Amino acid sequence: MTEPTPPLDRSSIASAVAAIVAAQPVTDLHTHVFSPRFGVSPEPAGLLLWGIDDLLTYHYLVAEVFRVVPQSEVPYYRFWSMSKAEQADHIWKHLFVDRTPISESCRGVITTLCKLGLDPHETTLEPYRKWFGEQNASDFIDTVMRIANVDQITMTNEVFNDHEQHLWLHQPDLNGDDRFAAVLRIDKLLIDFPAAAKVLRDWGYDVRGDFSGVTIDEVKRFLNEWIDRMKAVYVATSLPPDFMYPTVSPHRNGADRVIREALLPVLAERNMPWAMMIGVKRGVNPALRDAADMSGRADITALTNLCRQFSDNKFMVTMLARENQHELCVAARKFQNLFVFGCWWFLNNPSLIEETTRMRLELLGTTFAPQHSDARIVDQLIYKWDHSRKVIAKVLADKYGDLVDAGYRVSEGQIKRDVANLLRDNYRRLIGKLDSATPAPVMPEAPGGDTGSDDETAATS
Ligand code: HDL
Ligand code: ZN
Repeated sequence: MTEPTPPLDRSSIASAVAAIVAAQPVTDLHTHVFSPRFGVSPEPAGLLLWGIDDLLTYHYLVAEVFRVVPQSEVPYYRFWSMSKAEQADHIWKHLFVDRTPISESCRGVITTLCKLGLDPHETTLEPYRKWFGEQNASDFIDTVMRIANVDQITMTNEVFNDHEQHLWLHQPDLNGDDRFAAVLRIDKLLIDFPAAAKVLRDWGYDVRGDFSGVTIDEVKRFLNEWIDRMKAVYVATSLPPDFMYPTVSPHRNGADRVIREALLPVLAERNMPWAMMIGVKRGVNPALRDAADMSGRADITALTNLCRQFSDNKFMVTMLARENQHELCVAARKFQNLFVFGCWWFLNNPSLIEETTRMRLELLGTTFAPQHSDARIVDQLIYKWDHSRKVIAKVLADKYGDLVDAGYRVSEGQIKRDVANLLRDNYRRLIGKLDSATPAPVMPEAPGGDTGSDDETAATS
């Protein structure tokens, strides 16, 4: 138990919270960043994306550049026929030179460049290309994690992606980089079981689309073998807005049986959460490729049915529609096996992070994970966490202020404990990786050089 620290007065809460949130290492629980062992961009098929050309060709920015450059000038096919460098030049010119980079994705690039010590006002990308050309990818990951104060990057490992599946079967020690944790992502198994069954059969699992024979046992064998191969910390799926459990329409009963008879029994046995990312409508504008998807309101009934029926399982859930956020909080009040996380994708903007985090603190206390980065390019950890920390700190300061106004004394030690839970330990506890050596936050230098109170972070809430 840490020594109690003196209570804070109302006027110093905001600065104390900001410093504590900035100093707290984050375990980033969902990203699309890969360790260098998966190949390094611009190597062909290098999955680790980094540097200015990857940063600027992020699909969020691709969607935004198509809003400012008319089809008559640059049709989709013309953009996609450009090289990555030409696409990046195009995006830099239209979104950062000819217009003000005021959107969240544009501002993110500015934040990242500045925190790397680069001037964001260049009119061409050559100075940035030169600087990145002088960096080493693996050392750059260390630099980014230090600046972003991220202690581990959780990957998304899509087992039904041919290239990635091949890597896992042939590249030794793929998960040997401790800066990264692997996640088994299995969308196809639930979205299109007959198609998944064919793939699994090719891989040597005796799985039939009609569930005949030993299909269920073989799906369980597939899940166990791949969780072990990846040393996965959880299993994840994204799901469409119309996801329902149990389903009424026969064409979807594949998902029901996989969930009920294979996935949840395997996860319960391992005490491992199922991460459900609900509400994505894939491919609404296919011409945008990775940027083609959008959000849709889902029916929370599916989730409450699952939490109630499978009380031994842990459900780690984020939803994509703003309209689903309040009922997701209410559902989490009903089921202690429902863990809410992140402001996902189109919610990862300051205005919606603020609204959502405030609602979650008011309804769930500190029993959730307010954010993940969803970064695809490792550099993005810098801005996604800088921007999110500022909003989370602002909301937390308001709530601690409300508590002090109600007559309660709040100490730095309590705030450190709460922030450690929110940004790291709630998630690590959920996946059974709450190491005892929870690193104490590195407090930024206070004016006059002292580093503020030296009490350890209380790791448990
Ligand atoms: O399905 C997902 O995990 C989403 O996060 C998609 O990857 C999406 O394209 C994305 O990158 N969102 O931030
Ligand atoms: Zn994602």
